[in-house]
Amino acid sequence: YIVKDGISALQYAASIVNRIIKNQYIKILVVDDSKTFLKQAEDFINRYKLIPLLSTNGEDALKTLKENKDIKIVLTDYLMPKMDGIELTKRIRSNYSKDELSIIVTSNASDSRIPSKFLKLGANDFLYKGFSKEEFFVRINSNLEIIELFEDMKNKVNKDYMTGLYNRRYFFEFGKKIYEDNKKANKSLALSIIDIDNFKNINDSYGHDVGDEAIKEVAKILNKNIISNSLIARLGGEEFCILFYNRTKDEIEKLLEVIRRNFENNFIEINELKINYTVSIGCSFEYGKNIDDMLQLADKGLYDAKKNGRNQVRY
Ligand code: GH3
Ligand code: MG
Ligand code: MG
Ligand code: MG
Repeated sequence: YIVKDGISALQYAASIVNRIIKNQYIKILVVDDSKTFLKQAEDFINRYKLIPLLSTNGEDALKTLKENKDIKIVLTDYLMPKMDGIELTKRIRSNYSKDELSIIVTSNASDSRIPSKFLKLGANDFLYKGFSKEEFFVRINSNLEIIELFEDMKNKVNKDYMTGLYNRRYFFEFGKKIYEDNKKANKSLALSIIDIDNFKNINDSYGHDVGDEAIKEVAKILNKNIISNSLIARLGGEEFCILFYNRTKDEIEKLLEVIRRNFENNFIEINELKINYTVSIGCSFEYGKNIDDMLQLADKGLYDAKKNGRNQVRY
């Protein structure tokens, strides 16, 4: 690559490295009944440091899609025995929207109505077979960029800017689904609220910026200790919420105690200050009528914890 000066050369190199690092997790599914085409596509995809997955028919492709979460692009042929590209596109679009998965159709069909037919059914792009390596890369890249833009936008809408945790809106939207699925299957659910004790004092004594850092620290500790089967969110201010699903009561009780103790025993360094603060936690294992109900039950526990001297977990 020819770049004018040192700094832009470095920036350019960094952007390529970034793309390569990102690509290592991006899967592209290629569906074609021609083994020769699959081999060629596999080779192109490997060169671009993406992960190729190959299917020789539609049924198998749908199965592969179900089993692999991080497929971002499906590259499908038009004419295939049993299920053609049209049917496959329809089936994919009934489950995956354009903001999570891109469909690129590849064909040498001479009928000029075919590309528009595919695009109307929800395909994103159409590539005539015999494409060059460069055209292939450019199309893949522009489709990935669109998906990344969507992901970026979704992150901005669903996450709390300060902590990177999910926000209140997302918590109730996605939490409702988790709640309903787990209640229906009679699987365990627990909801806990974590609230910093006497947080006003931190703000009043050290300023709002230090208060913000204390809030970020909670997010860090929650992320560090709670890894699976949970939805963690910042509900607002210095209040956090965790929905645990399919985990035992015992496990959750231990986990909440670890979190509580983490604050009790640690001095947190913020702007050369060493401050110590505690948290109170309320938790409910009852389903209640709905997720709001569950939150109220957990809030009762929190109220008890505050009333009884703070720095404790109440159920
Ligand atoms: P308690 O132990 O009963 O929970 O008392 P507390 O002082 O922690 O709780 P209270 O609800 O009285 O005060 C919460 C304060 O949090 C009030 C508000 O100004 C502050 N706050 C809310 N959001 C933010 C924020 O994003 N950053 C900072 N620094 N402060 C915030
Ligand atoms: Mg074919
Ligand atoms: Mg508080
Ligand atoms: Mg509060």
